[in-house]
Amino acid sequence: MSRLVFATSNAHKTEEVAAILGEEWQVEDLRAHPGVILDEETGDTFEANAIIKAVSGSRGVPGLLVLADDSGLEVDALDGAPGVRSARYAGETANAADNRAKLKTELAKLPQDIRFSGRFQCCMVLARDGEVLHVTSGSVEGRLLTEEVGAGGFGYDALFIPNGFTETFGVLPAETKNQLSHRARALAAMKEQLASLA
Ligand code: ITT
Repeated sequence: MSRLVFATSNAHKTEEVAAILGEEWQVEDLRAHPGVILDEETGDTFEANAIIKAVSGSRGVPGLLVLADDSGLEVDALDGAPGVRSARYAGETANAADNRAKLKTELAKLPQDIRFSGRFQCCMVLARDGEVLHVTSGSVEGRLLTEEVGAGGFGYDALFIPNGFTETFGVLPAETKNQLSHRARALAAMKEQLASLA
């Protein structure tokens, strides 16, 4: 089993990454490394913020491989919002329920006959000792509902139906989400690099 430090405070992300990588990897997030403080996410892009998290995280755990994920939801009718601000859409101290409420409010202002197309985006960065080793990205296209359906997943999952399906990520089994999500795709693109460093 190889160790991988996942530089996140979002336990839902960790659960997904651990499930996708499988038993060959021991995935430890910041709960196991409470002394590691990540730099502020000041970037304008998912990639810039993922680099900030991976590089600053890796400086706190010398010699270990560190992965970071910056992700979010883009809604075409909202010019790509919430985008890189997905975690803070309703304000700096907003939680996921606040952010979903804000998204529903914004969607309700739009003409209801348009199809709310959008996508989840994820950028993953692998780093060690402050140095970026590899960068990948993944996305999943879908459409947004104006009411939440399902209690599974996290963040905006209950509002998002991936293309090719009729249920939201809040209803679909975790196994299904983990086969086609933005995170799964970014991680799939990272797998060869990870295997070579394991
Ligand atoms: P870390 O920075 O500690 O990793 P975070 O949750 O703040 O955790 P981000 O800055 O990358 O992570 O923000 C991502 C936000 O985008 C997240 O809080 C959700 O609101 C949303 N999001 C990302 N991936 C998602 C997914 O798979 N399902 C639902 N919402 C997601």
